Amino acid sequence: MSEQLIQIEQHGGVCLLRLNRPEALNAFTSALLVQLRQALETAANDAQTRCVLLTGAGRAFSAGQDLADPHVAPSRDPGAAPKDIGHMLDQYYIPLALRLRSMPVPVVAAVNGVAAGAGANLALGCDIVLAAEGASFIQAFSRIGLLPDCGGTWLLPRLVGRAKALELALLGDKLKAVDAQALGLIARVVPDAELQDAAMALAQKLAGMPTRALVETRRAMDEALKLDYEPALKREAALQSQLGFAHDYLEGVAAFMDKRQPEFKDR
Ligand code: LHQ
Repeated sequence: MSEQLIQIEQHGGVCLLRLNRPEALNAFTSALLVQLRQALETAANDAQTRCVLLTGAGRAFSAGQDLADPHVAPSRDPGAAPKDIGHMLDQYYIPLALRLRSMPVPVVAAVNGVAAGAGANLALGCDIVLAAEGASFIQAFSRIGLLPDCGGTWLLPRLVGRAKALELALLGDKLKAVDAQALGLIARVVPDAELQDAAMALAQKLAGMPTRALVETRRAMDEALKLDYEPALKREAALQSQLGFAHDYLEGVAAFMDKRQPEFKDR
Protein backbone atom coordinates (compact mmCIF):
# COMPACT_ATOMS: atom_id res chain seq x y z
CA MET A 1 0.00 0.00 0.00
CA SER A 2 1.30 3.49 -0.80
CA GLU A 3 2.27 5.83 2.04
CA GLN A 4 -0.58 7.91 3.47
CA LEU A 5 0.53 11.46 2.77
CA ILE A 6 -2.86 13.00 3.56
CA GLN A 7 -4.64 12.19 6.81
CA ILE A 8 -8.39 12.28 6.31
CA GLU A 9 -10.83 12.64 9.21
CA GLN A 10 -14.58 13.12 8.94
CA HIS A 11 -16.05 15.24 11.75
CA GLY A 12 -19.78 15.35 10.98
CA GLY A 13 -20.12 17.62 7.95
CA VAL A 14 -16.44 18.66 8.06
CA CYS A 15 -13.81 16.76 6.10
CA LEU A 16 -10.42 17.46 7.69
CA LEU A 17 -7.44 16.99 5.37
CA ARG A 18 -4.01 17.10 7.00
CA LEU A 19 -0.83 17.27 4.90
CA ASN A 20 1.29 14.51 6.38
CA ARG A 21 5.02 14.70 5.56
CA PRO A 22 6.07 16.46 8.76
CA GLU A 23 9.72 15.32 8.48
CA ALA A 24 10.03 17.50 5.32
CA LEU A 25 7.73 20.29 6.55
CA ASN A 26 4.96 18.85 4.34
CA ALA A 27 6.84 19.81 1.17
CA PHE A 28 4.93 18.71 -1.93
CA THR A 29 6.07 15.65 -3.83
CA SER A 30 4.08 14.48 -6.83
CA ALA A 31 2.68 11.65 -4.67
CA LEU A 32 1.46 14.13 -2.03
CA LEU A 33 -0.09 16.36 -4.70
CA VAL A 34 -1.91 13.39 -6.24
CA GLN A 35 -3.24 12.23 -2.88
CA LEU A 36 -4.40 15.75 -1.97
CA ARG A 37 -6.27 16.09 -5.24
CA GLN A 38 -7.87 12.66 -4.80
CA ALA A 39 -8.93 13.56 -1.25
CA LEU A 40 -10.53 16.81 -2.48
CA GLU A 41 -12.30 14.92 -5.28
CA THR A 42 -13.71 12.43 -2.76
CA ALA A 43 -14.86 15.25 -0.46
CA ALA A 44 -16.45 17.07 -3.40
CA ASN A 45 -18.45 13.96 -4.30
CA ASP A 46 -19.47 13.10 -0.74
CA ALA A 47 -22.92 14.54 0.04
CA GLN A 48 -22.12 14.32 3.78
CA THR A 49 -19.23 16.81 3.47
CA ARG A 50 -20.34 20.44 3.76
CA CYS A 51 -16.95 22.02 4.51
CA VAL A 52 -13.29 21.06 3.94
CA LEU A 53 -10.63 22.00 6.48
CA LEU A 54 -7.03 21.90 5.25
CA THR A 55 -4.08 21.92 7.66
CA GLY A 56 -0.59 20.49 8.15
CA ALA A 57 0.90 17.86 10.47
CA GLY A 58 3.83 18.87 12.66
CA ARG A 59 5.40 22.32 12.86
CA ALA A 60 4.70 23.51 9.29
CA PHE A 61 1.71 23.96 7.01
CA SER A 62 3.84 23.31 3.92
CA ALA A 63 7.31 24.33 2.68
CA GLY A 64 6.02 24.29 -0.92
CA GLN A 65 7.48 22.19 -3.70
CA ASP A 66 9.90 19.49 -2.46
CA LEU A 67 13.12 20.81 -3.95
CA ALA A 68 14.77 17.38 -3.65
CA ASP A 69 12.16 15.81 -5.96
CA PRO A 70 14.03 14.57 -9.05
CA HIS A 71 11.26 15.98 -11.28
CA VAL A 72 12.25 19.53 -10.36
CA ALA A 73 15.74 19.50 -8.85
CA PRO A 74 18.16 20.88 -11.45
CA SER A 75 20.98 18.45 -12.23
CA ARG A 76 24.43 19.64 -11.09
CA ASP A 77 25.94 17.80 -14.05
CA PRO A 78 26.87 20.58 -16.55
CA GLY A 79 26.10 18.22 -19.45
CA ALA A 80 22.59 17.33 -18.27
CA ALA A 81 19.56 18.73 -20.11
CA PRO A 82 17.62 21.35 -18.04
CA LYS A 83 14.25 20.20 -16.67
CA ASP A 84 10.99 21.88 -17.64
CA ILE A 85 9.54 22.58 -14.20
CA GLY A 86 6.47 24.12 -15.85
CA HIS A 87 5.31 20.54 -16.45
CA MET A 88 5.01 20.06 -12.70
CA LEU A 89 2.65 23.04 -12.56
CA ASP A 90 0.60 21.90 -15.57
CA GLN A 91 0.31 18.34 -14.38
CA TYR A 92 -0.16 18.73 -10.63
CA TYR A 93 -0.48 22.24 -9.23
CA ILE A 94 -2.86 23.89 -11.69
CA PRO A 95 -5.49 21.11 -11.47
CA LEU A 96 -5.13 21.21 -7.69
CA ALA A 97 -5.50 25.00 -7.46
CA LEU A 98 -8.56 24.87 -9.74
CA ARG A 99 -10.07 22.00 -7.74
CA LEU A 100 -9.66 23.96 -4.50
CA ARG A 101 -11.18 27.10 -5.98
CA SER A 102 -14.20 25.25 -7.43
CA MET A 103 -15.05 22.98 -4.50
CA PRO A 104 -18.83 22.62 -4.04
CA VAL A 105 -18.33 23.37 -0.33
CA PRO A 106 -16.39 26.12 1.48
CA VAL A 107 -12.70 25.42 2.15
CA VAL A 108 -10.96 26.65 5.30
CA ALA A 109 -7.16 26.68 5.61
CA ALA A 110 -5.76 26.37 9.15
CA VAL A 111 -2.14 27.45 8.73
CA ASN A 112 -0.38 25.85 11.69
CA GLY A 113 3.21 26.90 10.91
CA VAL A 114 5.31 28.12 8.02
CA ALA A 115 3.61 28.22 4.60
CA ALA A 116 6.20 28.79 1.86
CA GLY A 117 6.08 28.95 -1.93
CA ALA A 118 3.31 26.78 -3.33
CA GLY A 119 2.32 25.97 0.26
CA ALA A 120 1.56 29.65 0.91
CA ASN A 121 -0.35 30.23 -2.29
CA LEU A 122 -2.49 27.09 -2.10
CA ALA A 123 -3.48 28.17 1.43
CA LEU A 124 -4.21 31.74 0.28
CA GLY A 125 -6.49 30.37 -2.46
CA CYS A 126 -8.80 28.83 0.16
CA ASP A 127 -12.04 30.59 1.12
CA ILE A 128 -11.17 31.52 4.71
CA VAL A 129 -7.59 31.42 5.99
CA LEU A 130 -6.91 31.14 9.72
CA ALA A 131 -3.38 31.06 11.06
CA ALA A 132 -1.70 30.31 14.36
CA GLU A 133 0.22 33.22 15.89
CA GLY A 134 3.46 31.32 15.27
CA ALA A 135 2.68 30.70 11.59
CA SER A 136 4.27 32.63 8.75
CA PHE A 137 3.97 33.11 4.99
CA ILE A 138 6.94 33.21 2.61
CA GLN A 139 6.84 33.91 -1.11
CA ALA A 140 10.01 31.83 -1.31
CA PHE A 141 10.13 31.73 -5.12
CA SER A 142 12.45 34.69 -5.71
CA ARG A 143 15.01 33.16 -3.34
CA ILE A 144 15.50 30.33 -5.85
CA GLY A 145 15.17 32.29 -9.07
CA LEU A 146 11.46 31.67 -9.70
CA LEU A 147 8.25 33.71 -9.70
CA PRO A 148 5.15 33.16 -7.54
CA ASP A 149 3.05 30.30 -8.91
CA CYS A 150 -0.06 28.45 -7.74
CA GLY A 151 -1.99 31.67 -8.32
CA GLY A 152 0.44 33.95 -6.46
CA THR A 153 0.60 36.57 -9.21
CA TRP A 154 -3.22 36.63 -9.33
CA LEU A 155 -3.98 36.37 -5.62
CA LEU A 156 -1.39 38.67 -4.05
CA PRO A 157 -2.22 41.96 -5.81
CA ARG A 158 -5.93 41.28 -5.36
CA LEU A 159 -5.55 40.54 -1.64
CA VAL A 160 -3.06 43.22 -0.61
CA GLY A 161 -2.63 45.61 -3.57
CA ARG A 162 0.28 45.91 -6.04
CA ALA A 163 2.75 47.67 -3.74
CA LYS A 164 2.67 45.09 -0.95
CA ALA A 165 2.26 42.19 -3.40
CA LEU A 166 5.47 43.13 -5.15
CA GLU A 167 7.29 43.71 -1.88
CA LEU A 168 6.32 40.23 -0.65
CA ALA A 169 7.07 38.53 -3.98
CA LEU A 170 10.34 40.28 -4.81
CA LEU A 171 11.93 40.07 -1.38
CA GLY A 172 10.58 36.66 -0.35
CA ASP A 173 10.82 37.66 3.30
CA LYS A 174 9.02 35.82 6.08
CA LEU A 175 5.70 37.51 6.94
CA LYS A 176 4.35 36.77 10.42
CA ALA A 177 0.72 35.71 10.72
CA VAL A 178 -0.29 38.90 12.57
CA ASP A 179 1.26 41.02 9.81
CA ALA A 180 -0.48 38.89 7.17
CA GLN A 181 -3.78 39.59 8.89
CA ALA A 182 -3.05 43.32 9.17
CA LEU A 183 -2.37 43.40 5.41
CA GLY A 184 -5.64 41.62 4.60
CA LEU A 185 -3.80 38.58 3.25
CA ILE A 186 -5.58 36.24 5.68
CA ALA A 187 -8.77 36.46 7.73
CA ARG A 188 -7.85 35.61 11.32
CA VAL A 189 -4.98 34.84 13.70
CA VAL A 190 -5.46 32.80 16.87
CA PRO A 191 -3.09 31.66 19.64
CA ASP A 192 -1.12 28.56 18.60
CA ALA A 193 -2.82 26.26 21.10
CA GLU A 194 -6.27 27.33 19.91
CA LEU A 195 -5.81 26.97 16.15
CA GLN A 196 -7.19 23.46 15.64
CA ASP A 197 -10.26 24.05 17.83
CA ALA A 198 -10.93 27.49 16.35
CA ALA A 199 -10.58 26.18 12.79
CA MET A 200 -12.84 23.21 13.51
CA ALA A 201 -15.46 25.48 15.12
CA LEU A 202 -15.37 27.75 12.08
CA ALA A 203 -15.61 24.78 9.70
CA GLN A 204 -18.52 23.30 11.68
CA LYS A 205 -20.29 26.65 11.54
CA LEU A 206 -19.84 26.83 7.77
CA ALA A 207 -20.98 23.19 7.44
CA GLY A 208 -24.30 24.16 9.08
CA MET A 209 -24.85 27.07 6.71
CA PRO A 210 -26.52 27.06 3.26
CA THR A 211 -23.65 25.49 1.30
CA ARG A 212 -24.93 26.34 -2.13
CA ALA A 213 -25.35 30.03 -1.27
CA LEU A 214 -21.81 30.12 0.17
CA VAL A 215 -20.30 28.53 -2.94
CA GLU A 216 -22.27 30.83 -5.26
CA THR A 217 -20.98 33.78 -3.20
CA ARG A 218 -17.39 32.69 -3.86
CA ARG A 219 -18.18 32.20 -7.54
CA ALA A 220 -19.93 35.58 -7.87
CA MET A 221 -16.99 37.36 -6.20
CA ASP A 222 -14.41 35.64 -8.41
CA GLU A 223 -16.45 36.47 -11.51
CA ALA A 224 -17.08 40.05 -10.37
CA LEU A 225 -13.32 40.65 -10.38
CA LYS A 226 -13.51 40.41 -14.17
CA LEU A 227 -16.71 42.45 -14.58
CA ASP A 228 -17.79 46.08 -14.58
CA TYR A 229 -20.30 47.22 -11.96
CA GLU A 230 -23.51 46.82 -13.95
CA PRO A 231 -22.72 43.33 -15.30
CA ALA A 232 -21.76 42.31 -11.76
CA LEU A 233 -25.13 43.54 -10.48
CA LYS A 234 -26.88 41.54 -13.21
CA ARG A 235 -24.82 38.43 -12.47
CA GLU A 236 -25.82 38.70 -8.80
CA ALA A 237 -29.48 38.90 -9.84
CA ALA A 238 -29.18 35.81 -12.08
CA LEU A 239 -27.51 33.77 -9.34
CA GLN A 240 -29.98 35.09 -6.75
CA SER A 241 -32.87 33.90 -8.94
CA GLN A 242 -31.46 30.38 -8.85
CA LEU A 243 -30.92 30.47 -5.08
CA GLY A 244 -34.43 31.84 -4.63
CA PHE A 245 -35.86 28.69 -6.26
CA ALA A 246 -33.85 26.39 -3.98
CA HIS A 247 -34.82 24.69 -0.72
CA ASP A 248 -32.45 26.63 1.53
CA TYR A 249 -34.07 30.00 0.82
CA LEU A 250 -37.49 28.63 1.70
CA GLU A 251 -36.05 27.00 4.83
CA GLY A 252 -34.04 30.07 5.86
CA VAL A 253 -37.03 32.40 5.67
CA ALA A 254 -39.39 29.86 7.30
CA ALA A 255 -36.95 29.31 10.19
CA PHE A 256 -36.60 33.07 10.68
CA MET A 257 -40.38 33.53 10.77
CA ASP A 258 -40.84 30.51 13.09
CA LYS A 259 -37.98 31.71 15.37
CA ARG A 260 -36.14 28.35 15.10
CA GLN A 261 -32.77 27.13 13.79
CA PRO A 262 -32.81 26.44 10.03
CA GLU A 263 -31.92 23.03 8.58
CA PHE A 264 -30.08 23.68 5.35
CA LYS A 265 -29.52 20.85 2.92
CA ASP A 266 -28.78 22.21 -0.60
CA ARG A 267 -25.31 21.50 -1.95
C1 LHQ B 1 12.58 20.84 2.47
C2 LHQ B 1 11.90 21.92 1.91
C3 LHQ B 1 11.55 21.89 0.55
C4 LHQ B 1 12.60 19.82 0.42
C5 LHQ B 1 12.23 22.33 3.99
N1 LHQ B 1 11.93 20.82 -0.15
N2 LHQ B 1 12.93 19.80 1.72
C6 LHQ B 1 6.52 24.56 -8.27
C7 LHQ B 1 6.86 23.70 -9.37
C8 LHQ B 1 8.14 23.43 -9.77
C9 LHQ B 1 9.25 23.79 -9.25
C10 LHQ B 1 9.52 24.60 -8.20
O1 LHQ B 1 8.57 25.19 -7.39
C11 LHQ B 1 7.27 25.22 -7.40
C12 LHQ B 1 6.64 26.00 -6.36
C13 LHQ B 1 7.38 26.23 -5.08
O2 LHQ B 1 6.86 25.91 -4.05
S1 LHQ B 1 8.91 26.97 -5.11
C14 LHQ B 1 9.32 27.20 -3.43
C15 LHQ B 1 9.83 25.95 -2.78
N3 LHQ B 1 10.03 26.13 -1.36
C16 LHQ B 1 11.07 26.79 -0.85
O3 LHQ B 1 11.92 27.31 -1.52
C17 LHQ B 1 11.16 26.80 0.66
C18 LHQ B 1 12.38 26.04 1.12
N4 LHQ B 1 12.38 25.91 2.58
C19 LHQ B 1 12.75 26.91 3.39
O4 LHQ B 1 13.05 28.01 2.99
C20 LHQ B 1 12.79 26.60 4.86
O5 LHQ B 1 12.88 25.21 5.03
C21 LHQ B 1 11.54 27.12 5.62
C22 LHQ B 1 11.58 28.65 5.68
C23 LHQ B 1 10.24 26.67 4.96
C24 LHQ B 1 11.57 26.56 7.06
O6 LHQ B 1 12.82 26.86 7.64
P1 LHQ B 1 13.26 26.12 9.01
O7 LHQ B 1 12.16 26.21 9.96
O8 LHQ B 1 14.57 26.72 9.39
O9 LHQ B 1 13.41 24.57 8.63
P2 LHQ B 1 14.59 23.87 7.78
O10 LHQ B 1 15.01 24.73 6.66
O11 LHQ B 1 15.63 23.41 8.73
O12 LHQ B 1 13.82 22.59 7.15
C25 LHQ B 1 13.56 21.41 7.92
C26 LHQ B 1 13.75 20.22 7.01
O13 LHQ B 1 12.80 20.28 5.94
C27 LHQ B 1 15.12 20.23 6.36
O14 LHQ B 1 15.51 18.90 6.18
P3 LHQ B 1 16.62 18.23 7.15
O15 LHQ B 1 16.81 16.86 6.61
O16 LHQ B 1 17.85 19.10 7.06
O17 LHQ B 1 16.01 18.27 8.51
C28 LHQ B 1 14.86 20.86 5.01
O18 LHQ B 1 15.79 20.51 4.03
C29 LHQ B 1 13.48 20.29 4.68
N5 LHQ B 1 12.78 21.15 3.75
N6 LHQ B 1 11.69 22.83 2.88
N7 LHQ B 1 10.84 22.86 -0.03
